[in-house]
Amino acid sequence: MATTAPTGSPPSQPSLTHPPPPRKLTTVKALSESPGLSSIPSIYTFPKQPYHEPVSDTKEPIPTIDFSLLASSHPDERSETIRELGKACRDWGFFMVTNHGVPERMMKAIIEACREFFELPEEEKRGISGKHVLDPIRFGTSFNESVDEILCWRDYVKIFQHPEFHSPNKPPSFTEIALEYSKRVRLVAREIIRGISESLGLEKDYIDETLNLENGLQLIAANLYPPCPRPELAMGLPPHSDHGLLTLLIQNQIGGLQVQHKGKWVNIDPIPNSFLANIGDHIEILSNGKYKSVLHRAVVNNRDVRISIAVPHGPALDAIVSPASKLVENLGNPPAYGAMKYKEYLELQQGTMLNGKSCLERIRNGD
Ligand SMILES: O=C(O)CCC(=O)C(=O)O
Repeated sequence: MATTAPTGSPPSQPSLTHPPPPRKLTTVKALSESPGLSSIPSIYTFPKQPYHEPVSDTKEPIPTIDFSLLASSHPDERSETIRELGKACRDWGFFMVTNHGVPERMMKAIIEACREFFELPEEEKRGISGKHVLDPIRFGTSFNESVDEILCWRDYVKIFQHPEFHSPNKPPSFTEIALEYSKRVRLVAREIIRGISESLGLEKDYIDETLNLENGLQLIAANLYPPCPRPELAMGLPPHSDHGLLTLLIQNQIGGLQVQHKGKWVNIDPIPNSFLANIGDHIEILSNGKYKSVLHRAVVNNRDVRISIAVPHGPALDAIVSPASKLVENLGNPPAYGAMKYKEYLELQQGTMLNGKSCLERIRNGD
């Protein structure tokens, strides 16, 4: 019950030789619907209680990039926006993207389609899910059911959109909506990545061409966070940075995302009809640490269902990512990170427990 419409070369096969044994857990959707639920199983209790950590009341607004100016044919508008984009990447690693041209109805439609997908019977959702982290459709709960010692209050579905398009066949509208949405979002992401390339002093198409973004990986990662009776104990997703280059995220109107900024957790309330963008570990590697991927986390609440849809954009799976030689030479800096194939990085990050930036740390060169 899954659709494949090839649009390029298929993702390569997994290379982990000993994947951990599959473990099937109750979803948090099912758990939250248990009659009279007033507490949570201890396996959902995170030791550091997230609500006890300071959340900044900073009035410093998250940067906003007007996409129409980035794509402008007017050179002054474009270069000013690229300067702002560089500053946003340096200072925050996160920014809002407005005037991006993706119709609001499409953004609402993909959220509705994902909501309907999560409403399907458990066996159907489990039935289309692959078991390996690089399988093109994966449904599950927590982050990685096979290895997580503490479970996240989150169900998810991850669906590869590019270079090969995949989709569940249910709900019936999913394929058409996802195909259109992912195509439009990919155009926005590639233009922003061109801007990031220029903001680093590289050729506009340097990242696009070096990392073969024509065949770059794009996926829809939809997150469902049902109401949790003890939100102060649980965590939707613990602090982590994203793999890949650039993630574009939307959500239903319910907040929950927090970003680490200047050592504090900051609540992010997206501007309606905009994307929340963040740079991933592979921009940090390529920029030789000039731009840093930033820790973020999802907290949960006891009232509303929250749905977020993250669309990460990465290099082609077989691209080897290393610091751009021009940046390394120009700054007289040694490469701060070792080279690694994107596919191997992805397997490493998705196959282990989510733990801050521990995956990136593994390829950081010693001081
Ligand atoms: O739900 C959110 O707002 C954050 C999602 C996220 O960080 C992720 O999917 O990696």
